[in-house]
Amino acid sequence: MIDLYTAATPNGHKASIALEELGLPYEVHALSFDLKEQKSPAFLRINPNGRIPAIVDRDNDDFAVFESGAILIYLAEKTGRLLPQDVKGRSTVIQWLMFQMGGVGPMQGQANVFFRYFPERLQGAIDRYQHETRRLYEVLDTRLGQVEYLAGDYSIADIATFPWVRIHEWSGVSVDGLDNLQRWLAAIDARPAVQRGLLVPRREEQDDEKAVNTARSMLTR
Ligand SMILES: N[C@@H](CCC(=O)N[C@@H](CS)C(=O)NCC(=O)O)C(=O)O
Repeated sequence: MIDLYTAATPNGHKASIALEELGLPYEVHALSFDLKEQKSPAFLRINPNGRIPAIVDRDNDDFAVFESGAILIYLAEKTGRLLPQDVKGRSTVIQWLMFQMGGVGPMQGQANVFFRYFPERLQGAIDRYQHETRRLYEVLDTRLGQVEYLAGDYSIADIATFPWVRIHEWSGVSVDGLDNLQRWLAAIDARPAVQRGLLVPRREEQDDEKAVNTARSMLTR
């Protein structure tokens, strides 16, 4: 059994989609950002960065993994799926995974911050992050004109990238004219495991009462 510490965000969905695709049993612990549960001392022992997602593998001496890309690699290696074992195939997946972790995620994340949440409207910052995200999407689109999925076959690189690209409208970034990217988005969206992963955490797991109970149980660990 795997404990999944998560919230309804793109990085959280990477982990729940992978767990669903791989058919691994897991228990959801929905953390409340309002209650700052991700900064609690108990959770910081699991993820020193105080962010979601994180997992604890109860079947492997309670081994804890943080950083969504590292979680995807751990789960793929645990099951021998979604990450090829030959050197070149494995490197190709990791290249596109790193492209997401170091590029799409941080740039689109900052686009969200400045477009949606930042108290001042800093147009220069909004433009910078939205344009950079669109540029990265164009790189993805060119790649997806050559191959069906980012690394050829469906892999953890697609699972890392999909939850971000699917919320492009929220980030104020257009996918107009990116036909290959749109084809890829629709194909991944149609996967039943992806649909199940996107429903994690369930609404009732996110309410405050449940969040308080989660915080209490973590404090007693
Ligand atoms: N590089 C990290 C980023 C994780 C991250 O930024 N998580 C966000 C949600 S998508 C979070 O926990 N935010 C709450 C906070 O920053 O306190 C990863 O990929 O796991």
